[in-house]
Amino acid sequence: MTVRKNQAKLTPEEKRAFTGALLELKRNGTYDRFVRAHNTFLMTDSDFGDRVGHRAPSFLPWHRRFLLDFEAELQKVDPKVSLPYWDWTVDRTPASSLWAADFLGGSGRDRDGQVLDGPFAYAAGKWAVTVGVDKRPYLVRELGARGVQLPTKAEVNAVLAMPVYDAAPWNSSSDGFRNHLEGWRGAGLHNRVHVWIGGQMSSAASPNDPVFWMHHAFIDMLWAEWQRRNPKSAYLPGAATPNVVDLHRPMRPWNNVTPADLLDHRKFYTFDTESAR
Ligand code: CU1
Ligand code: CU1
Repeated sequence: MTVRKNQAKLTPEEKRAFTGALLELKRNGTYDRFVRAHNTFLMTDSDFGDRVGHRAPSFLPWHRRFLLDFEAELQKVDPKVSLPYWDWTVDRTPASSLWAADFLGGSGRDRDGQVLDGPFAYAAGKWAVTVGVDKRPYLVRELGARGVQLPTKAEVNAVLAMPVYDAAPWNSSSDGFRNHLEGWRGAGLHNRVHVWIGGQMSSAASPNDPVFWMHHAFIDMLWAEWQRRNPKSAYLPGAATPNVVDLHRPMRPWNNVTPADLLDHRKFYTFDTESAR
């Protein structure tokens, strides 16, 4: 059974295994398939039309399944690897070990935001950005440069206390747990982390930056924590809602996957904070 660990607790060997598997997926073309898929969905998800990956109730199950598919690819390269999660309420500055040269590398240089250190630096020759909203071939980060702070524990707890999963109109204006966690309303949790990092992370092609997976692994963990704290709350909508994915309806691009299939993460993995069953 896969155990997802806090990135801050990974050993040097585990960090090397994770970044090594990422570089191999980049080399063999798998990585950019995921970037392209995410880009396509984010560009077509719309508040007033079909929406599945974003601004929609299925934001959480969609990304859970997207991460599961990606983690399976990582494990084809190295069966020991799992997706680490980044708790940005704790590791909340550009000086965090996450951004060191032995892991993801740090912020970009002032002139053009280009990341210059770590395994994903353009000059190292293994991480050319090919799917994106502009022509820059290098990874860009501007950590904390846009005047926003990473969300705090108190902000997260306030959202985890919201008992209703989602509500009409089921988009970026909804008042409920999903939309506050996604960050279109309130403190802006998930979206604000993308903005804090900047560069490709604040674009539709955000998975170009490997931190995407660790950010979403933590969002995924917060969903599980919300379920634990609100055991009587269910995924909504239950049925017959235009433009969004009901509990038992299939979720694009997968054929046979519904939100209901993804509600219990323990079918697939556990977190290092949970005891094994
Ligand atoms: Cu996304
Ligand atoms: Cu995201």
